Amino acid sequence: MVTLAHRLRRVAIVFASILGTAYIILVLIALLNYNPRVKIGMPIIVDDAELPGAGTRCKMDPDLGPVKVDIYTKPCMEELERMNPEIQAGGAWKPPNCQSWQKVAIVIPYRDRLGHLKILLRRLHPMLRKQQIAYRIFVVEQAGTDQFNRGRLMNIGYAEAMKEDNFDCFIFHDVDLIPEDDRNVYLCDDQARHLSSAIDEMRYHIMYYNYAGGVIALNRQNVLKVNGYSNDYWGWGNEDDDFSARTLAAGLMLTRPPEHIGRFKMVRHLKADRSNHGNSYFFTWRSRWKNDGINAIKELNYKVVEKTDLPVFTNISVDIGHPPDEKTWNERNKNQESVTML
Ligand code: UD2
Ligand code: MN
Repeated sequence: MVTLAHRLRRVAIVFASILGTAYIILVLIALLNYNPRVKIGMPIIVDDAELPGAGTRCKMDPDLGPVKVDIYTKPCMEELERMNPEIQAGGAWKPPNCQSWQKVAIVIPYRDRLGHLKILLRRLHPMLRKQQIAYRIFVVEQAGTDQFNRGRLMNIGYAEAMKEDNFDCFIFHDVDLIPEDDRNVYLCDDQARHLSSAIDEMRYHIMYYNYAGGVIALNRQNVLKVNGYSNDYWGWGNEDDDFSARTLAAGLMLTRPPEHIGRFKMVRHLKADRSNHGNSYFFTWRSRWKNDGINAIKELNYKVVEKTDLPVFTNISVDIGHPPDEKTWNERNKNQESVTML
């Protein structure tokens, strides 16, 4: 016979499991919706007729839309030149009949990906013209054979571009990401605008809310505010998360175009191995971000090996210095960690 105590116990267990399950479901829902720093939307500036001088500014063509991109055939440089007769040496253009909202510098970190670069240029030039944007394309090439340092190249790209013109907007752009929609306007807003919000390799979804790799646009003031990228990630990985973290620390939101517009195809390539130190270095981002960035690149003594205004882009080949050896790395990291603990 089942006693009353037994019954009560069973009821209590059922009740507790229902409560527990409900709690877990609520936590999961909260986690999945945790996006206080992300805003989805088109750049406001494009259709803001209230802004000063809006009358003479370029208007967006309302017929822009998705395009078919080819990531398999590679044009040759002469073909690119022929396809873009109106652009100036160095890969620059501005709309002839209206004033562009911003002067945009596209900064592409680069080494040994000529095929990708040609595919990207074939797409970017006509797209930016359709978007009526004044722009110039800077390819910042890492000289030598040391591990790749994407962040350092971005910072150098900013500094070298500023020597050419007073750009308003910087778009830091992987060489292998090809935009699939002309409505994804290559302009900056007043936040950190993450333009690659849907990449085919990631099934056209963002991997995690704070993700800031791929293509990201910041105006000049904000590049300085976040102090650019960290200079010290050598090899694959983590520099994009460090960048995302510093944009947050600087009080910026990540803004993204909706997934049906922020679409990109990634040209297929082999994946590099993750850097040995990226993860541990990332732990110390907070203690570093104000000193390790654009404000430190002069001390890095980088050397421009060659700067050439090619017909369809500006090529800046740079000696960016070398990664520290293992002993120096460990010592420096130990110091950083103790600063972080304080
Ligand atoms: C992801 C991110 C990228 C960056 C990287 C980690 C996406 C879409 N992209 O790219 O933004 O955070 O992880 O470091 O999530 N590069 C060269 N030559 C090289 C190596 C790199 O030109 O030998 C440049 C090139 O512009 C390339 C970029 O660096 O697109 C990122 O490197 P990747 O394409 O090898 O890495 P991937 O696709 O995992
Ligand atoms: Mn890639």
